[in-house]
Parts: sequence; structure tokens; C-alpha cells
Amino acid sequence: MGRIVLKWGGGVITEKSAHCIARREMIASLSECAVKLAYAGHEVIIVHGAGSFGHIDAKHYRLNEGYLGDLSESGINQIEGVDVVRKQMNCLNSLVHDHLSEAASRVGKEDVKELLIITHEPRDFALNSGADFAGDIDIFALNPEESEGKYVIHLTFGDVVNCSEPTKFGILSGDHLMYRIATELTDVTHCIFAMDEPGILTEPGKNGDLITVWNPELGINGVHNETIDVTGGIFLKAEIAAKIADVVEHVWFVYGGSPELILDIVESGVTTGTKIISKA
Ligand code: IP8
Repeated sequence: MGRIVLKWGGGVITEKSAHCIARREMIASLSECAVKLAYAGHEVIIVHGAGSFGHIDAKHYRLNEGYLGDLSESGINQIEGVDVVRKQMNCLNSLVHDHLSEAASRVGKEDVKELLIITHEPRDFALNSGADFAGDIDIFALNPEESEGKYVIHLTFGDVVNCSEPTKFGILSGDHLMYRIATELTDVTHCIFAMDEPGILTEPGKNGDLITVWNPELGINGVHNETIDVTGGIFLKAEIAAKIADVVEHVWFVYGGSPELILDIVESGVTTGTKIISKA
């Protein structure tokens, strides 16, 4: 069986506009789904977004702009901000890890193999932001001896990473991690983005209809809330997903509050959501 790469959007696992508030029930149900996939024999890689644990303060400290020199006149210490946001991401990641461990003991399995949950903090393996960051993606694939007798879930997240001088630091989006992981590892069968929308819509809000199959020629009629979001929102996600679809067969956007949609895709190849293809 192959690898399944899942993005848990920050808008699904946190209250996006309430500072550092997690949506624990969402994390719990997504965790159960990921553990079920791991117990079915898939190698699972989860990339989670930041939501209100990263974007609000990254915006405040202007971390997405890199090092801007002395900003003390405006009361901002960016070096302190790097630490603040990294701690928030650790906090969100621990919550995710705990829910996965809890689901691992709850979900039934047919053998005594244990589940290994391995966290990779981007600040430790990535340099620079954007899709071409420097970093070894092979850490997301264990050698057969290392995974022998175990189920494995790899876990990573959008983070504040170090950048070459003079930029010093920047925001590496979970979507760029998705791109590199999905296109550089072998045997990736599925790449599924769990979002706080049912997929790509014909227009934002309640009047939008679900687009069931999307390719870049259709464009996106969406909004990107730049006041709270320091990465690219739906536009970045769709652009990246289409590139991934060049090499991965099943690329989907689904509503993260219904993780059974993810299981549907893996079990039957279809569900309610948007299937992303690279060309019309
Ligand atoms: O939510 C952003 O990652 P994303 C990471 O996956 C931070 O775009 C720290 C804002």
C-alpha cells in the first residue's frame, strides 16, 4: 500500500479568528480517520496548518516579511515574535499528537503492532520559505527496518523557519510542505486537503456551488483574508494541488468536519468534494 498525505487546514483545526483556540472535536475526528488509514496499512503523513495559533501573531510581528531591522519604534521585536509563534505551533502540534495517541488506543486493530507517531518540526529540517525551500524530504519515509512491526504516522506543520541572510526567518506554509512531500516521495497514492469548506466553490459563501472536478483553467472565485492570513489561502492551495495532481492520482479538497469523506476517497475513489486534476 502507498502513502497518503493529508493536509489538516488551520481553519478546520482552530477557530481561525480567536487567538490560539483549537477545535478539539475536529482534531479528534480527523485523528481517528488518520489512525484508521494507518491501521489499514497505509503510510500516513499529516501536515497541519497554523490557523489562529500562527497567523495572527506572525502577522503582528510581520514574520512573513522576513527580518526588517530595528522595529522598536513600532513596539515590535521580530526575534521575540519568532519564538512566540514557534511556541504556539508546538502547542498546537502537541494537541494534534495527543489526539492521535488517544485515537491509536481507541481504534480497533487486528494485531499487536504499535503506532509510531513521528513529528518533524520544519524549523529543524527546512531552510527558507516557498516551494523550493532546502530540506531533506526523505525523513518522511522510514527504512523498512525502522518501520518493521509498526504502523507509522509522520506529522509536520506550517512553521517559522530560518532563512538565508539577510532575510533570517520566514513562514513556511504547510501547503508548500505538501507539495514537496507529495511530489518527492515515491508511492504517494492520495493527497487530500481537509478544509473548512466542502471544496472549491463557484463563489464564496452560501450561494457558492461545489465544483466537483477542478483544473487551473477554471480559475478561483474566492477571497483571501490577508488581514489574518500570512500565507496564500485557497489560491495557493489550488495552485499547489494542481501541480501535485501531475504526479499523484487522487488529489482532493474535502470538508474536514466530515472525515468519513477522506475514508470514502481511499476506499472507493469518490466522495463529495472537489477532485483536483492538473489539466482540462
Ligand atoms: O497555515 C502557516 O502555515 P499554513 C504557518 O499551512 C504559520 O499556511 C506559522 C503561520
